[in-house]
Amino acid sequence: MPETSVLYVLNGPNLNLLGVREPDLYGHETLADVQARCERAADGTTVVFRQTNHEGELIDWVQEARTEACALVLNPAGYGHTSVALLDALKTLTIPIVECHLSNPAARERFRHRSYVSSVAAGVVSGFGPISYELAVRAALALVQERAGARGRSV
Ligand code: CA2
Repeated sequence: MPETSVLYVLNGPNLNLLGVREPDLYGHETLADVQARCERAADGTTVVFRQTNHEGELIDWVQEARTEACALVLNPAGYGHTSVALLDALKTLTIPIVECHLSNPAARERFRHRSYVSSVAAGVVSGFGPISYELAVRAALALVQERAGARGRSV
């Protein structure tokens, strides 16, 4: 695992519209509000928080996280349901990956029930709106601590 205490929180397409469009579905908070929640939940751990509408850029950031991050919280948005390329990039990581969704995709249309990301995630937090991100950050950092503890015990 990289010797770093930087947590990556990456967001996929259209999440820049959070709080601006479809508030009935995704709520009134903006992505900047969600970022502030993540930083509070990280409690001193540096958070790299980014959003992109481009699959290749998201994959570049996942590859960057491989060497720069201690854990990854990922809301892949629509790409979670479609992108084998994103899955291939995620498979190269050894850090904990926590999949995160504002809504609960399992309770929505059938095409949202499949997630390529879930197969490589340590866990999934979904359905709690912006609170999903707080829970995902806490889970990711708890996993980092637990792994560090396990490494300490094995030497
Ligand atoms: O619930 C989630 O977080 C999702 O990842 C959101 C994705 C959707 O495709 C997934 O099934 C579940 C959609 C993100 C679109 O975000 C918008 C936000 C505000 C207004 C319009 C779109």
